[in-house]
Amino acid sequence: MAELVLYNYWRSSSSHRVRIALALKGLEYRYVAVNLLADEQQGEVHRARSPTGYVPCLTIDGVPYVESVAIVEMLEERHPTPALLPRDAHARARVRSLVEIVNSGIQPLQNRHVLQHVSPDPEAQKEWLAHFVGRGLASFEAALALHEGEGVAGPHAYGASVTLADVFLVPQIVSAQRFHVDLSALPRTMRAFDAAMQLEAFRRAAPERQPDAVAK
Ligand SMILES: N[C@@H](CCC(=O)N[C@@H](CS)C(=O)NCC(=O)O)C(=O)O
Repeated sequence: MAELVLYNYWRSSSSHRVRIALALKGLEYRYVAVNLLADEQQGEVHRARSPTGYVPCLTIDGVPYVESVAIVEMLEERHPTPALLPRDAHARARVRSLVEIVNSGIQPLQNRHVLQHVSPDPEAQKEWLAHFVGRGLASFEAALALHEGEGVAGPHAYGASVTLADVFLVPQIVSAQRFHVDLSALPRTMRAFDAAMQLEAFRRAAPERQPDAVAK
């Protein structure tokens, strides 16, 4: 049995994705907190395992892997059941497009060091977040409407089963709620979020359930 260690932070949405995928796959792992507020991700110890100086980093028998898309795709390849990607190429591309709307279209713009560079003023940061997170989630909603037109019903983000689209969506909505982004015009997206949150794997991976969570 391989030894899995997840270096992560409770409130990091990219870490949250990997925790969900590990929980869905039923994989046990050791949780190691990297405190982003103390900039531990930039320290020598973490950089030795993570060339980007970001979390998450998953080590498997001591070999480090970074970038949440690469990590969850590797988990999918090593542990194909339950499948988090559909079988046919069209549906896979659809799921991966939802993943990328979050992964490259939204999350990088809400990263802590980006916000600090935008402005030290919390109100200006809030305005930036509302704009870019709102814009990205509107694209996600439009993609779900397109898929619905192709005959793909819910309740999950792409069809009746959980996919990587849900693994990426849920942490993004949790962040958006924390940033007070208006989610009222996203009926399909929020239906998928609610459906995922019925499942124990998603509940267990939630930020507030992690050992380094700080009471709000
Ligand atoms: N594309 C990367 C993004 C990783 C990332 O942005 N991590 C954030 C937390 S969600 C981080 O470590 N931020 C620390 C910083 O901004 O210094 C992934 O998907 O793993």
